[in-house]
Amino acid sequence: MSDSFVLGYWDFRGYGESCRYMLEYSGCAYSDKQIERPSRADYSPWRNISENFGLDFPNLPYLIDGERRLTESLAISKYLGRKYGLVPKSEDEVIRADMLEGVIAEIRGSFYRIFFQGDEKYPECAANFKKDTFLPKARKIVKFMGQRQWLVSDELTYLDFLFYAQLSQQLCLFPRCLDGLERLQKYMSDFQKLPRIDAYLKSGRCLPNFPKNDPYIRKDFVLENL
Ligand SMILES: N[C@@H](CCC(=O)N[C@@H](CS)C(=O)NCC(=O)O)C(=O)O
Repeated sequence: MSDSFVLGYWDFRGYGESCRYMLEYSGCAYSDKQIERPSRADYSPWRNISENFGLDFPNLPYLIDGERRLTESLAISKYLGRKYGLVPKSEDEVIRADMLEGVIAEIRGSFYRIFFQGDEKYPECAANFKKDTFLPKARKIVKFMGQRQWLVSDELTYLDFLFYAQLSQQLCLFPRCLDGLERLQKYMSDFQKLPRIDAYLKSGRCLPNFPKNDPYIRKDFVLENL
């Protein structure tokens, strides 16, 4: 397989950002194809071309690695994880990783569902997300981490890229969502200090906190006290 990947995703962070972090962390050559999203409901720039890539299940993100063509963000994360040693090693670590994958996917799914209830319900849905989903699960994740440096063990795995991407999106909108969760604040800053991640975050390649076309992470959606 080639060492030059193509990642396709919208021109915002969403489900693509954790894959971008993994590609950056691994130091491989890749091209980040960002597809313009003209408005929240207009998928046409992607839908018009989605059948052109030989994808079995056309969707965004997609990853092309030579003859290998993948969609599904978790499948892409695990593929890159296997390729670059970012996977759990022992059976116990695999079990931890599998459980965390479900928990993080649930947080991520609930987070994005906030935006589909109508803008007038947004503040209430956001507050419910934090109270009923995020905080209970985040507290359990902290307990589950124990003294480990990362989620699964003292070594990074694909779960850390997924979780960091999720937390950083939440923090844009709910700047206080990690108040009282000092362990996760440290976790975030440890991740940001990884040399290749640090370089990426400071590079012109990294998307800003509020990308122009992001239908979800918008300045008018910021809830300063959440
Ligand atoms: N289960 C899929 C969901 C992918 C998905 O919902 N992609 C959204 C952006 S996050 C999209 O716009 N897909 C393009 C489409 O629906 O045609 C995954 O985890 O990758």
